[in-house]
Amino acid sequence: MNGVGKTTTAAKLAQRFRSLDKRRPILAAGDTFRAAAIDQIKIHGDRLGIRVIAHQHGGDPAAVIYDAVEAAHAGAGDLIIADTAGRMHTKSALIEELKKINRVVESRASGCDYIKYLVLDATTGRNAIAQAEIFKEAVSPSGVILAKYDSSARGGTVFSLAEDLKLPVVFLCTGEKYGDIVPFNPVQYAKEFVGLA
Ligand SMILES: Nc1nc2c(ncn2[C@@H]2O[C@H](COP(=O)(O)OP(=O)(O)OP(=O)(O)O)[C@@H](O)[C@H]2O)c(=O)[nH]1
Ligand SMILES: [Mg+2]
Repeated sequence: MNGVGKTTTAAKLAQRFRSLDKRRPILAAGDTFRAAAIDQIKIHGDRLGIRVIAHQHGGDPAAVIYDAVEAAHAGAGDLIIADTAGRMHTKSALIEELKKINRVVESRASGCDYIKYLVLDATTGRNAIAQAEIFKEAVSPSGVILAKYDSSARGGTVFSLAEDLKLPVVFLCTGEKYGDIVPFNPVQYAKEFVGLA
């Protein structure tokens, strides 16, 4: 959904995989709907020195991601991190677009590891769970990244995601800087939750 932190998280992941795992990431500007979205991800790419594959505003996001796959096959990188839109004309249009992107990537990137993360705003509680239910049904994400964790109260979101939806939280985002992303540590989270940290 819009404003949860997807684009920032995409940039953080690119920077993290490059510095820790020595990967060569490419960012794909898959939000072609919002007018400023392409510039926003290009700015992240410029700041980080990471290549961004983008088409024009209004273009087909699946085609952008497909081009990024081609660029990687041609040697420009070995990891594609694709941003997606958070808002379209209607919510169902957004879901249909994600399903289409998913179908295209599944068919064109066979043989590659393909991981789908759902970025949720940690400050939104039950609303985040409701969103997760919809996105799980549509594209079965592999895991969740909780953004804005720095601004949230330690809630039961993580438990509901795991128990009710079988969606593991994989990363927490803890601020606006590129380094503000950490792997989720369930033991530490549980300790903090019950006040034993
Ligand atoms: N405090 C805090 N702010 C964050 C975090 N992640 C993102 N933000 C801020 O949240 C705002 C929205 O972030 P974006 O990355 O643009 O969110 P988005 O989901 O891509 O938004 P749309 O593309 O409009 O749907 C920005 O001002 C970010 O700096 C975080 O972990 N903590
Ligand atoms: Mg965005």
